[in-house]
Amino acid sequence: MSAVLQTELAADRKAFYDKIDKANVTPLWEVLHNIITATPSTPCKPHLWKWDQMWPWIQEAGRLISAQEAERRVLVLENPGLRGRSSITHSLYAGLQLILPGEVAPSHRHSQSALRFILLGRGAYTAVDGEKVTMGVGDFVITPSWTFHDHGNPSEEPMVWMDGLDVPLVELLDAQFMEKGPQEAQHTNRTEGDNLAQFGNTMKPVEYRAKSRTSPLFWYPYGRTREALETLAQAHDAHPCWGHKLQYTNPVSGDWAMPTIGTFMQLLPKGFKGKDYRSTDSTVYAVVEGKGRCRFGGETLVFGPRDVFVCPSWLPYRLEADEQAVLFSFSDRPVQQALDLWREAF
Ligand code: 1HN
Repeated sequence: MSAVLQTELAADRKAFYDKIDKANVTPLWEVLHNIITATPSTPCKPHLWKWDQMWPWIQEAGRLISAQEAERRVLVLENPGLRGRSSITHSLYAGLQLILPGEVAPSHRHSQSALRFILLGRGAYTAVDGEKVTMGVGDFVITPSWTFHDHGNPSEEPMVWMDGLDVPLVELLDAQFMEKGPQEAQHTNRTEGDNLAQFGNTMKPVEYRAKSRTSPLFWYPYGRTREALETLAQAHDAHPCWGHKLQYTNPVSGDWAMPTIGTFMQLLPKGFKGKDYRSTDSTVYAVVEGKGRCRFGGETLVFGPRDVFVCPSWLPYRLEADEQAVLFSFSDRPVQQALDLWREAF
């Protein structure tokens, strides 16, 4: 085609695009390769939030606003590739929540499912649908979708936990509802320990009928998880990529503990040098014990206790531990698997 004809065609195309644009219509061929990429092209970036940097800011937030006034006193961990969107990955939210001695975070409920992973303190509680659990470091606690929940700290020490929620995912689906509770703190009408007694011993009450996909067990204390990993590490070889890794399950269905968020705990033996791993579920890690590194090609994140870091979809990374390390993690893997989308490679 001559240069003149080519210029004419380009002008005709432009005029056509402008015309249809006014009616909210656009040509696919101009965007096809941006929306359908050969491999995941996530805005999520690898990032590490160091506890040593976060802790003074968490304490400062504690002086500036009460849990009551804030409703939830949380510093949101925003992925550097997703600023302004309250997201740590494209689909998930994470934040660090502080509750000081004597404080109460008032009761509310929402469609979003939440997890708490305790980083500091012992003795604060969360109440879920009328049942309290008292939490300590390393415990994993679930607030199922649409259950009333409030938190309180009758202990003498501050408590900090990582919140993980499916906020961006539920927002994408436009399926969110929220309401405040009828009282600040729920009347707790069940005996503490009831939940673990009912569902935490590979048994269930004979009359139990599942009402949702979320695990009826909502408190997974660290002692049991830690002991399981320690025993596994003695009995088995470490996997070359992830060491010894367990996923939390719904003890009744055997499925994930939460329908939208997959949760894991893993042990990396001292001196562990993991092989490259990648998966389509961008993953948030919180360090419970030990020191090590997460390497992405050229970039290295050096982690220690209470640090949080994020590994984006499909970017290869490897984990290393100088001392025996224990890592909690969460991702949207259950959603991807339910939709036949999840992939991993190593
Ligand atoms: C929430 O309800 C809590 O209950 C924490 O502690 C963080 C972030 C977004 C939306 C709801 C909580 C939250 C949240």
